[in-house]
Parts: sequence; structure tokens; C-alpha cells
Amino acid sequence: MTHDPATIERLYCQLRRIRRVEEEIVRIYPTDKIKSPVHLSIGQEAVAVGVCDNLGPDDILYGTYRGHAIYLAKGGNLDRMMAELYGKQDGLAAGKAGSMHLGDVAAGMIGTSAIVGTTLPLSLGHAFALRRRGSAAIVCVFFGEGAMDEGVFHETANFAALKKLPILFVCENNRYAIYSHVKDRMPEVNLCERAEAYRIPARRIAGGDIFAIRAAAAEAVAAVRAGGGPRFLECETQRWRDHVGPGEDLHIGYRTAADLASWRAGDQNARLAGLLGAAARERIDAEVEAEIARAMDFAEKSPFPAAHTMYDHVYR
Ligand SMILES: Cc1ncc(C[n+]2csc(CCOP(=O)(O)OP(=O)(O)O)c2C)c(N)n1
Repeated sequence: MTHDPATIERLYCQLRRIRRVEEEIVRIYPTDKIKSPVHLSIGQEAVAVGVCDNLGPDDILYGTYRGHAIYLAKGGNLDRMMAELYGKQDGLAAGKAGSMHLGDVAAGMIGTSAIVGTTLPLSLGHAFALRRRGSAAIVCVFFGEGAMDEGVFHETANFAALKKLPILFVCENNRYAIYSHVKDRMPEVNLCERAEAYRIPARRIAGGDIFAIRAAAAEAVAAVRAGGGPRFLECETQRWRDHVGPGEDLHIGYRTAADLASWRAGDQNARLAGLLGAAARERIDAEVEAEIARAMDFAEKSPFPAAHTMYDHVYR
């Protein structure tokens, strides 16, 4: 199947931007300038990019502590994200939230959380509010397959289906909750069946193909927007780095080098780079590097928040 050059460029630009941002986080992390734990999406970017390519600026996004990729794919502000990771005043939450709690109303990214499953019911409430307001926007909520071990997934799916709420559920199935394989946690690993039990139409996209993810998401977003109620996508993927932090993790022994290598061989970043002409690729790469350099400089130069603001915006 052929894809139009503008789409390839747009998708590649986002994939490349997210990959390079997170590679820079890996590089900088040992300096301790980043004041927050980081959960990287290196290897998983195609899910965020393929899905978010179908969302508009007014659509709403919720996610998890593994939130850099979705925030950037939704059109997030890299300067403010990096300042947040640095704990600086110009960060998205003035440096108080860190990597695990990215939120930016202007980008429609309302919240991410360190607590597994918590943004599912928040996304449900938001969808209910959009419906009551007669809004044309939809809510898209990303979560790992680990969140489907939580009761709150079922409560959210049930109510969303019952009320036909405008939610797209996106499960990034990287098969591991920290180091525990999905087969060691669930008697049946067909995640779509769980959504279908609530009469939510569901699709599994195997293999991490960005065009397949984008096409499935386009169909699902259109159905949700048309008032057809929630849809569920299970996107198979693989994180390349450790669950948390910048490191590699093969030495831990919970997964095999061959498994990881097979996913690395299917890297969508490299695939799309190969579909572009050299001139377009070099232009995009240069733009991405310039944006990252500016963002790092912005984060470095931003001041730390004043001590007297410590308890501002904090419930106590
Ligand atoms: C309610 C809750 N239980 C347990 C944890 C500890 N914990 C943090 S991440 C994680 C794994 C979640 O895996 P998954 O949802 O598949 O997402 P991934 O990290 O693979 O993106 C667990 C169990 C937590 N943060 N919150």
C-alpha cells in the first residue's frame, strides 16, 4: 500500500521528534538535572503518533506516567515539558509535577498519573461532560495492558458503553507490567474480549505498524465522533528500555534478547525514514534537532520556582 508523501513526512517528523527527545533524556539523566523519574516510550512511539494523528486540537487526551510520547504527539510544547522534567518554574506545572504528571489544558492533555488506571475514570467523567455540553470533541485515553488488571477499567468500560460516551480507549499492550508478563497475570490474554463484554467494538492491531494503527484509529475516532459510543483499540508494542529510568534491562532476565531484537527490527522510525527522500529526511532531522536544542536551553535557563511558592496549588 502506498501512502502520500505529506502523511509520511508528518508521521516521521513526530516519530523522530519523540525518539530524539527521549534519547536526549537518556543522555542527560545521569547529570541529575532531570528531577523526576522517567518512563520512556522508546520503541512504542508509533502508537501515540498513529492514534494522535487522528485527533484535533479540541479533542481531549488522558494518559499514564509513560506520557512524553502522547503529549508530544498531541501537539505538546517541548520547551515546557523539558522545563517540567527539570523541575523549573516554566514547566507545565511550574516544576511540581514532573514527567509522570504531564498536563496542559492548551494542548487538550488534561492529565497523566503515576497510579495505574486512575485516568480511566477521569476520562469517563470528561466524556460525560462533553456529551452534556453538546461538544463535538472526543476523549482519548491511553493506558497499558496492566491497567486492565484493575477493577476501575471494568467500571469505566461499563458506564462508557451504557451511556454511549465519546471515548476512544487505547491500550498500549507492551505485554509487561514492570517485569511481569501478561500471561502470568491474566488467564486469558485476549484484551479485546474484555471490551467486547461491555459491547464496545474492539480491534487488535498486531506488530506495531504505524499505518495500521493510524487507519484503525481513524475508523474508531470517526465512529466515536459520530455518536456511536466508545471504541477500544489494543495496540501491540514493545518498550525498548527499562520500565522506569533511562537504562537497558536485558540483564534482569525477564525478557529475551531475541524478543526485543524482533521489535527493534520492526522499528517504525527507521521504516519511515526509509520511505522518505534524503532531502526531506535531512530537513526534518535538522528541524527536530533545532527544536530539541532550543527546549533544552529553555529548560536550563528557566529558574527554579521560588521557595515561597512551594505550597501554591497544592491541596492540604
Ligand atoms: C494502582 C497501582 N498499582 C500498582 C502500581 C505499581 N506499578 C507502577 S507501573 C506498573 C505496571 C503497569 O503496567 P502497564 O499498565 O502495562 O503500563 P506500562 O508501564 O507497561 O506502560 C505497576 C504495577 C501503581 N503505580 N499503581
